[in-house]
Amino acid sequence: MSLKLYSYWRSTCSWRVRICLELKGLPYEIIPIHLVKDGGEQNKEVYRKINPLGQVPALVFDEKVMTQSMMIMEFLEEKYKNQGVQLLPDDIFEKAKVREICEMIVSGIQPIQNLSVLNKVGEDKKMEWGNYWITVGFKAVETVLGSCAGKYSVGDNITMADTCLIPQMANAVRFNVDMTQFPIISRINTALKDHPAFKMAHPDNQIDCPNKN
Ligand SMILES: N[C@@H](CCC(=O)N[C@@H](CS)C(=O)NCC(=O)O)C(=O)O
Repeated sequence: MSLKLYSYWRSTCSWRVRICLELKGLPYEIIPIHLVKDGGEQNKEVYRKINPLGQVPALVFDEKVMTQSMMIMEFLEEKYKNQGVQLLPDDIFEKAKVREICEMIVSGIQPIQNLSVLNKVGEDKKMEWGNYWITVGFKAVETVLGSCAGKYSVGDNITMADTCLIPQMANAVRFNVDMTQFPIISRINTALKDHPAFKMAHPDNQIDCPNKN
């Protein structure tokens, strides 16, 4: 079995998948795709053959290519359900809650502050834009967490909801979102930031992190 992940150190979508790979204890190779240099490697023809949308991550499992972080995380959970951390609860309502939180972040928050969107918004407005939309999204996530969080996003076990939440929280900080408004999200972040899998997957620990070279 071979796993290769096309990833960018600061991409929250790649980061989600890296956390899942770490939580499952799977060996994988990172293939860095620089999203900014020379107009972005994601936009080059060679990468568009891997992901026609020109985005990271993409996972290559035994020569089979998969894109879309949500689907990749689901694939890893189905393929390796009994290995490492179980990313989706057995209880179908709890499982629905996990997917609800994932979707709020994956579909409802992250796409609005994606690099290509921010480039259209413009340099002078992008901080205000990102701050506004993450704040709007996090207000909703915090409300949902109010009814389902335990130690982590859904109950007391780490799930896929946490693998989406923690990278998005880092982006919130990057866009100067006032996190004092979001005590549950902040508490979950504190509970997980030093977890070995979350640390290994962190941007600062990636081979393409500029500070690392
Ligand atoms: N729905 C996709 C979104 C992927 C995505 O937006 N990736 C970002 C990095 S987090 C990207 O590659 N952006 C490149 C660009 O906007 O040009 C997923 O979840 O995998």
